[in-house]
Amino acid sequence: MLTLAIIKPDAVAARHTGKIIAHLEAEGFHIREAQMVRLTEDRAEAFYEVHRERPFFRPLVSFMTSGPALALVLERDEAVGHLRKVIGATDPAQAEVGTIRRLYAQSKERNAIHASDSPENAAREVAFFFPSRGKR
Ligand code: 3AN
Repeated sequence: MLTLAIIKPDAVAARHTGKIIAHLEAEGFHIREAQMVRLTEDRAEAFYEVHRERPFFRPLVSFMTSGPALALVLERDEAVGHLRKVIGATDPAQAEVGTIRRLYAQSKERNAIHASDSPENAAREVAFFFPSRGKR
């Protein structure tokens, strides 16, 4: 099973990319695709379309376009559910000890990593960044 992760601009800027990838591999994920991306405003808005009416939408788009990020397609059994567990809660202060967000995130918004939250969204998000992989 595949899922999508994005190492967000805060974690890339802080040079936490390598440690986060090592953490993911230690959790049994295989990296199937990887690409540094600089999201445009249009692309970030499309990616977070479901959050358009939320109060944090504009700041979220602004943060996600603020610098390079790393898009990853990860494979493992129970990939979607396991990755959600490994990243921890949206708010790093609420995230369990040892999770990626608890280790590397600064706030609810600057929270180091994105992970697809359902198999349906994983398929959509993999195709969003890696169209050829999505259609396979
Ligand atoms: P998650 O990333 O844990 O799935 P979502 O899908 O609810 O969380 O929210 C998407 C992104 O929106 C989060 N990763 C975070 O960057 C941002 N976000 C969510 N809730 C808030 C909030 N209350 N304040 C600021 N940013 C938020």
